[in-house]
Order: sequence, then structure tokens, then C-alpha cells
Amino acid sequence: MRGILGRRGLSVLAVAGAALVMASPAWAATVVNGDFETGTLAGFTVVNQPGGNGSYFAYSSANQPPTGCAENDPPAAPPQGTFAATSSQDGVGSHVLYQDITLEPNATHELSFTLYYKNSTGVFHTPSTLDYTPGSQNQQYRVDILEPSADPFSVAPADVLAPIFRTDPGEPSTLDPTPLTFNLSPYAGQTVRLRFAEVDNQGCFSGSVDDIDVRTQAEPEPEPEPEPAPKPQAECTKRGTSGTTSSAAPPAGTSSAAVPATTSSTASAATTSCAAAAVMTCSAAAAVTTSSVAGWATTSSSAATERTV
Ligand SMILES: [Ca+2]
Repeated sequence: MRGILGRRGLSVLAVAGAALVMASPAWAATVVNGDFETGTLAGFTVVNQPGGNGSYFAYSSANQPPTGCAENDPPAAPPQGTFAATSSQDGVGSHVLYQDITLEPNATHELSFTLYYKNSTGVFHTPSTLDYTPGSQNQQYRVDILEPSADPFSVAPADVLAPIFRTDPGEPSTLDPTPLTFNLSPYAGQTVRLRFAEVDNQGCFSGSVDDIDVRTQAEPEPEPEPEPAPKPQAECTKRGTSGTTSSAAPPAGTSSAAVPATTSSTASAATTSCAAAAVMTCSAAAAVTTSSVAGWATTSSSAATERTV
């Protein structure tokens, strides 16, 4: 597997930004010292497998890691600013650089970084372990999103939330600085661990990174529900002592073709009582008595309302 799975995040952000006015997040996910311009690895944790050789280093073109590998074949110049991070060594080893990142809920988060490497052996070996211990060839560089509670060397599926990048056999042994992005939005509301891991038991290998950042954008406020349209009511009239209603719309679900041509009918008991008591009956469309109108299949309901006029 080589490559980034998070390009979708870019399009999501672009569409949302064009269509909606976004509220500013109260805060945003922060990567501490993600550009390494402190000249150190402050904010990150470095773990090296016991017994091995080498580590991660902050470096610049003028200050390479103090190793034979960097002296003989230094990593590319930092692609952003003066400093970047790289692994280097004088012997076999396994090296991890990580930082835990808290992602705000109800927001989108796009991780970006610039990745590059040099594998002097020309060949990758990518077993499902970060153990360099001789016995199997292991020469790989990978980037993962981990559960923060996981062992920093774990590649177990239960610990790896997202395998972002991995060098595989047959791929070019050198990658020039390359900007990559990954959508962290599925993990909004969580703290995740961003891990860079380089393993070498075949020869010199510099796994490098610079300009790590997370762009956070609040999700749009939900639009208010539209007001429900008022239900149509039959026109109500009061004609002295003989109440008459105009024709009403057919009940919901009744085809207009089934409505007879009659445009008015004399209201029955409900309207008669209305007239006698100086009460006008306002019948909702669904409440109009239909049994007296030929061709309407349904019967009346008792939902008519009354109000004094
Ligand atoms: Ca930098």
C-alpha cells in the first residue's frame, strides 16, 4: 500500500466553504512543533526498539544527524523552513516518532505533512511488524493513525485506526519531499496518535517528515426546519338559517378525477346545527362529509372544528 487515502477531505472542505458560511471553531487541533522550526523534536516522542542503533533527529542542511548514514547519504534538504525530522543510524534498528493530537468534535480535520525518504539498499521488505530483530528482512517506512493507548510499535489492526502510508516491495527506493493529506474527520472528538515508523535491518534508511499540520474547520450550523405549510380549509359561509358550504377539496389521497363536477352541496347535520346556534362550522378538507357526495369513496371524519362567530 502506498499513498494517501484522505484526498476526499479536500473536496469536502472545498464544497462546504463555497456553499455555507462557516462558524469559526472555538479552537482547532494543534500539532506542536509540526514544522520542527524549534530545531528540536519538542512536542514529539521518540521511541527506539531496545538493542538497535539510530534514532529520529531534528536536522538542517547545515546540521545533519550525527551518524554515518547521514554523512554518507544525507536526507533531502528540509522542504519547509530550516529544520525537519529524519531517522538515521549506524546499524540495524526500529524507530518511532509520534505525537498525540486532540481533534475537536463537530468539526472537520485535515492532516497534512511532507514525506520523503531514502532507502540505500534499493529494496523494501515490509512484514507486518516493526521488529527489526534479524531473522526476517525488515526495511520499511510507514505512517499510521494509532489508538493513543497502543504500544508505539504495534501494527495490530485493533491498534491502527488508519494505515496512512507504507513502503512496499517493488516501489522506488527514494521519494523526494511530497505533500500528502489525510482526512481525520472520522475521528473528530477523539485524541489520536500520529506515528511515523522506520525499520532497517538491511542498510541505511532515512525516513523523513516536515510541515505536519491539521486544519480544523467547524461544521456548519444545522439549518432550521422549514415551517409546515398550513392545511387547506374549506371556505366557510353562513347563509341565514340554512348553512351551505362550498365544495371542498377531496380527502388526501383521493384523485381529483374522482371528484364529481358538483361545486356546492348543502351541508348536512353539522351545518344545520351551526345555523341554529349561530355557530359556523369550519371543516378542514379532510373533515368534509363525503358520504353524501356521489363518487367519493371514503366516509367523513369527525375532525370538524367549531368556533363561535
Ligand atoms: Ca521545517
